[in-house]
Amino acid sequence: MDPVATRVAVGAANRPHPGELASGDHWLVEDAAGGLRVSLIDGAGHGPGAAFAAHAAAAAIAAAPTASVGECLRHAHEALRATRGAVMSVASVDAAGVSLSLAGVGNVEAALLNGGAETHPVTQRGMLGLAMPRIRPLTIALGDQWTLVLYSDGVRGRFTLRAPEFAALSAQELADAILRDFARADDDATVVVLRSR
Ligand SMILES: [Mn+2]
Repeated sequence: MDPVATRVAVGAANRPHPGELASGDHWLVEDAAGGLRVSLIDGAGHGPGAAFAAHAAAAAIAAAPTASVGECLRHAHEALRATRGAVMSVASVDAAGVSLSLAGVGNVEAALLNGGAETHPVTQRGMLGLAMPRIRPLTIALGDQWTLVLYSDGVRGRFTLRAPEFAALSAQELADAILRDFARADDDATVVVLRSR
């Protein structure tokens, strides 16, 4: 079987809070069990303390390459107990590129365009490290053409993936375009895109 990277393109764009050097958002793109796992973490607030928390969560996830999306959230929760906390969403695409698993705690949002239909899968309320809700991962069958966008709350969710100007963009171009047009001036802003090739 061809590696999933031949079927799925990844793009990411980030801009720290304009008054900070360090981003309190952090993202990971990993090869996980032959598939692809993408995590977007938003450390509470912004600045160095937020960056410290986000990196602690990222390290915990990276140390668990076979963990499911739900297990990733639990690992992150444990790692974040000694920090100010973070919110996070995790998505994984299986090795065949036909199934998406998605889970999140807090307001790292997701937008999915799949077979022409746009949805915004909901995450559970909570704050990893502080308040861990019951995790309910979603499993979604992917069509031939699909786009998943994860974005932190430094990005306004007023875009639609059905916009004609987005259709021809690569994953990286789409991440750059959403960040450019929808980032808020008062927070770290991050967009991660997975798109079928
Ligand atoms: Mn934020």
